[in-house]
Amino acid sequence: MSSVTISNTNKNIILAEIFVPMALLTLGIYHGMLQTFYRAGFIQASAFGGLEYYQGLTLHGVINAIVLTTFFAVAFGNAVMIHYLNRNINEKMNMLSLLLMVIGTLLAAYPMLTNQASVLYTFYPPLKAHPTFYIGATLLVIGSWVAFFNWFLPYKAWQKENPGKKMPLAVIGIMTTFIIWFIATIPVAVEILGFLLPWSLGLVDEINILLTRVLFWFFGHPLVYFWLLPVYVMYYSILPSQAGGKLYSDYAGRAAFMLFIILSIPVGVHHQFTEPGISQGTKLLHAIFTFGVALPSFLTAFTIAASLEYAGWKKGARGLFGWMGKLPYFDGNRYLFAYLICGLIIFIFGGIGGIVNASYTMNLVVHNTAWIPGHFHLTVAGPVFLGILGMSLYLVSALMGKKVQMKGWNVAVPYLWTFGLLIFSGGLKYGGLIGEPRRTNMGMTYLNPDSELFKPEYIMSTHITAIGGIILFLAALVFFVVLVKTMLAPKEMEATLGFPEEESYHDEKNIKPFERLTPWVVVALVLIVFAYVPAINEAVKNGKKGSPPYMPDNPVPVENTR
Ligand code: HAS
Repeated sequence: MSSVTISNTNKNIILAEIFVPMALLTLGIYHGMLQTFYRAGFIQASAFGGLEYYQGLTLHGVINAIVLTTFFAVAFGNAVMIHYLNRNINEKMNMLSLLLMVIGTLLAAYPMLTNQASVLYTFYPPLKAHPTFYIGATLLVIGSWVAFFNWFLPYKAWQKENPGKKMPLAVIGIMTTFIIWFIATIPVAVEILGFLLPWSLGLVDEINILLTRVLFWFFGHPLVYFWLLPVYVMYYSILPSQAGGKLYSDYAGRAAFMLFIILSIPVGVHHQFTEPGISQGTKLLHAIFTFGVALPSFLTAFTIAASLEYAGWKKGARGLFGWMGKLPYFDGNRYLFAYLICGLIIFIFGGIGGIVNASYTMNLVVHNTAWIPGHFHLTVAGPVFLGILGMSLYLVSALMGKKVQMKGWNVAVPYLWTFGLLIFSGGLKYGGLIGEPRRTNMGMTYLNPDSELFKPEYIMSTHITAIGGIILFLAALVFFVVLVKTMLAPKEMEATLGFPEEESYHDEKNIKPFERLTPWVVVALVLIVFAYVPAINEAVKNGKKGSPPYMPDNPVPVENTR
C-alpha cells in the first residue's frame, strides 16, 4: 500500500463528509424499516416518532439516496484525487464545498421534519415542497460542483508532470462520475429555478407538469450512475487486489467509464413509458439507448469476474468454477472484499430487473407496482450502499489511525445485508408481479379486505418484505456498532490516506481513444440533443398546464397550497 501525506484540513473535511451523512443515515435506515411495517399494515403512520407515511418515506429517500450518496461521492472523490494524483487539493475550496453541502442539507431538513416537503426523494410535480427544500437541495448540488471544480487543477498538474502516462483508472472513474453529475444537474436546476421554486413561492399558479417531469428524468436516470460509479471505481481499482489477484483489463475499465459518459444521460424517458404526451418514437429512442447503457455494466461483469477468476487460479483453483471457492469471503483483514463481492452478487439480480424495466411491453406490467422499489433496492441499496458502507469504514479507520474493531461481526454485515435485501426485494418483486401498488394511499387500502384493491396474496408479499426490512435494520445496526467502536478505539497507527495498490495485465501505455475525456463529452452532448430535443418539444406542446399542487400527507384545499 502506498500513501500520500494528506493535510490535516483535507483529512478532517473527508471525515466530516462521512460523519454527517452517517449520522443522518440512522434516521434514514430506521424509517426504511418503518416503511415495510406500514406497508404490511403492522403499524399506522405516525405511530413511531409522530411522522406521517409520506413524510417518513421522504426522509428515507432523501437521506439515503441524495444526502448519503452525494456526500460520499465527494468524500471518496477527494480521497481518490489526493491519493492517486499524489497531491493535496485546495483546502479553501474543499471547505466551501463541505459548508454548502451541510447548509443545503440543514435547509432541506427543516421542511421535511415539519411535514412541508413530502415529495419522496424527487422534484416531481404536482408534489410540491416548501421553498427551503428546493433551495437546500440546490445548495447541496452546488457544494458537490465546487468539489468537482477543485479537482481540475491537480488533474492538469498531474498530466503535465507525467507526459504520455496513463491517468490512474480510479481518477478517470471519479471524473466520469462528476462529468455525468454536472451535465445531469443542469436540467434539474432549470426545473427547480425556472418552475418549482416560483410555483412553491406562489409567484406562478400553474406549471407544465409533463415538461417538469421530462426535466426531472433528464436528471433522474444519470443520477443512478452518479450513485453507482464510485462503487465501480472500487470494483476496478481495489477489489481485484483484495481478492489476491489483479485487474484483468484496465482498458475494459476505461471503456466502461467512457461508455457511461455517452450513454447514461439520453435515457430518462424510460421512466415515462406510460406517460401520455410523449410519442412512441421518442420512447423507442430512449429504450434503445437504455439497452446501450447496460453494456458498460456487462463489460464490468466480465472484466471483474475474470479478475476474480485469476485470483482464484493463483491460489490453486481448478475447473470452471473452482476459483469461486478460493476467494477471501470471510477474511476480516480484507473486509472490503466482502462488502464489494456482496454488492456484485446483488447487482446480478438488480441488473436483470433493469433490463426487464427497459423492455417496453414488460415495463407496462411492472410500472408503478412494488416491483420498482424491488428493482432499485437491488441496485442502490445493494452494490451502491454496501460500497459506501465498506469504504466509509475503511476511510474512517485509515484517516483516524484506528484499527477496525469487531472484525468478525464487520465481515458478517454485508452477508446479513445481502440475505435481508434478497428477501426484502423478493417480497416486493413478487408483490409487484401480482399487482401490489408501488405507492400506497392513506390507510393501506390494498390490505383492506373490504376494498376492491385488496388481494389476499398482498398479505404474504408485504410480510416477506417486512421480514427482509427487519434483517436489513439489524445488519445496519451491527455496522453502526462496528463504526462507532472503531471511532472510539485508541489510535494504533499513523493516520494517513492510502488504498490497496492495483496492477493490471496491461502496460503503462495508453491507447488513443482513452487519452482524453473531452471527445466523449462531445459525443454525449450530441446524443443528449438527439434524445431530448424531441422529448422536450413534445412536453412543451402536449403538457397540460394547471395541475394543482399536491401534498400527499397534508391534502389541504388547493387554494391554500399556492
Ligand atoms: Fe434502474 C427505475 C432500467 C440500473 C436505480 N432504477 C429505477 C429507479 C431507481 C433505479 C431508483 O428502463 C426508480 C426511479 C423512480 O423513483 O421511479 N436500471 C435500468 C437499467 C439498468 C438500471 C436498464 N437502476 C440501475 C442502477 C440504479 C437504478 C444501477 C441505482 C444505482 N430502472 C430502469 C427502468 C426504470 C428504472 C426502465 C423505470 C421503471 C419504471 O417503470 O418506473 C442497467 O444499468 C442495469 C445494467 C446492469 C447489469 C448487471 C451487471 C452485473 C454486474 C455484477 C457481476 C457480478 C460479478 C460477481 C462479477 C447488466 C456488474 C461474480 C462473482 C461471484 C462469486 C458469483
